[in-house]
Amino acid sequence: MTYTLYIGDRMFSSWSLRGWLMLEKFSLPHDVQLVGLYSGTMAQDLAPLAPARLVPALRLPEGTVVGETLAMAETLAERHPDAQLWPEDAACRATARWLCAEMTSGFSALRGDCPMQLNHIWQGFAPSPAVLSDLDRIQTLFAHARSVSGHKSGPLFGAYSLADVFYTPVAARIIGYDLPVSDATRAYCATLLNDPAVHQWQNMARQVTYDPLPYAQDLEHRPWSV
Ligand SMILES: N[C@@H](CCC(=O)N[C@@H](CS)C(=O)NCC(=O)O)C(=O)O
Repeated sequence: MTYTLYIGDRMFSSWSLRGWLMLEKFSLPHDVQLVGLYSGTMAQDLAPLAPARLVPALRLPEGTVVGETLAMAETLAERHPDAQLWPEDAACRATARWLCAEMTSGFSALRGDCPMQLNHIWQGFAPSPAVLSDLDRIQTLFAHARSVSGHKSGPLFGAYSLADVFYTPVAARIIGYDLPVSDATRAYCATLLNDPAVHQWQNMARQVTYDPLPYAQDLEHRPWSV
């Protein structure tokens, strides 16, 4: 019973990271197939999975293809109730679903201005008012999640859940662009990004060289550290 996850890239594809974490962190057996997100072969590589057209895409062991990361999350949670992808507590579970849905449909300024990259920390990035507004909203949601769960630090709902999966690339943007957030948010970002699975993904990402580097900024940078 092995899932096949089709991903685009480890250094830059935030959705690919989400798809992988929801398998890896909950010990669901999986293989990974790389799709040519930047090499021009993406449509051809994904043709056998049509009508899936973005990464990640998931093939279930029996062959069904699932596109869209939130649909993959719900499918895996339904198929593996004992793995507790969603929080056990009903109020926490509803809130976790809200956070994941809002992440999927929101924060367009942060996503547009600060593409995920796990390579280094940009120095001197000046966030626009719209990015600052997204950061404010994200921190409001984190505070709400913690008020529902009662967990002041660590994963939002106590045990690691899909909410943490969905916000790991958000944390990577906050750290990778040195964005202004509260100490509590920075500590949560460190929890997410210092996870051994994320380090493993980041180490694999660093095996690839890029020329030119996608999403380059005209800024200095320093080594990644959280
Ligand atoms: N709504 C999709 C978004 C997936 C997505 O945008 N993936 C990007 C890579 S991070 C992609 O495939 N981009 C290629 C393209 O837009 O052609 C999901 O939740 O999975």
